[in-house]
Amino acid sequence: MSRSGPVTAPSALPGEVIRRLREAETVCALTGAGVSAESGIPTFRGSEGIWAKYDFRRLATPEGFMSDPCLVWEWYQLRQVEIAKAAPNRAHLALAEMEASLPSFTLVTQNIDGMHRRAGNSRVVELHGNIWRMRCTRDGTVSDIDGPVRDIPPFCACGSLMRPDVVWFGEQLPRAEVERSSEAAASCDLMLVVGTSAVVYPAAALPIIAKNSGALVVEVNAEPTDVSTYSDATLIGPAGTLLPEIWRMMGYPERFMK
Ligand code: BV8
Repeated sequence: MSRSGPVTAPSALPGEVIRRLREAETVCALTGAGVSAESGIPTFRGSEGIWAKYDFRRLATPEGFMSDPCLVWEWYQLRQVEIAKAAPNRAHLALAEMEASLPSFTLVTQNIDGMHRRAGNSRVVELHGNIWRMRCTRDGTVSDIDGPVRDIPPFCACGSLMRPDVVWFGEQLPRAEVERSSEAAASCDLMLVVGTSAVVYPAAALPIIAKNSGALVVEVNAEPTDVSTYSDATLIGPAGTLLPEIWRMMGYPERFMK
């Protein structure tokens, strides 16, 4: 299939891409921080990104946590307060409609903000964990939390330090989630890659797995990324605008009326 350069509207996509979008039945979506940007939740990279302000070694590594658990918990508490004030945006809502309508839909996210579940998705593969869970550093017992932590740092009933239940740099991703996401990428006929800079592995390998397995790979991002060099289509613009447009291009709602 001829590859077009980045476009800003689905109507500008090549006919073959539009045809395959309309026929897609087994869909996998990979999301990153950009899908939550229009909800007011900061992304990581770029001039206004989190990593431009904070040192990831001190805040998002096990070594950083062990050297200053209070600093790390203050950072996660700050993010919990921001996320609690945010609401799902039109990109999140379009992905929830896809789960409700498509024969097979798997949502894989790198985000820890829990926004996909708040938007209505229930089958979410959280590769990097969830900011609304914490776990005991001694035995791994996980606790759900329904709001920003009050005591910093929190301790387990057993007396051990609690940590955020997220995956930091240098830590293995949870095996079950890696397997589910790889299987979904290898078996889908459409992979949507939404709002990720695709620099963090192994998540960034998923669109390549999908591409090599014959899926149509469609990227939505505010700017080109490494995925743009091999995607079948890259749409440049806000996910909150483009994802609902792509969903309509896929035939929603008429195609899915019971
Ligand atoms: C691991 C903590 C084994 C949770 C995060 C090769 C293979 C395997 C591993 C590595 C490798 N090379 C290096 C590694 C190690 C490392 C890695 O990938 N480093 C990178 C930086 C080179 N990977 C790991 O350590 C992983 N573990 O592989 O274990 C191992 C270990 C060591 C060595 C080898 C193997 C663990 C990775 C998880 C790290 N945890 N965060 C938290 O607090 O959130 S990563 C952090 O980046 C976030 O979790 C985030 O999910 C992730 C990815 O970022 P994005 O989501 O893409 O966000 P970003 O800001 O970058 O981009 C946003 C995009 O949105 C931009 O493109 C922007 O243009 C776009 N956008 C903005 N607004 C909009 C928009 N798009 C659309 N609409 C908009 N409105």
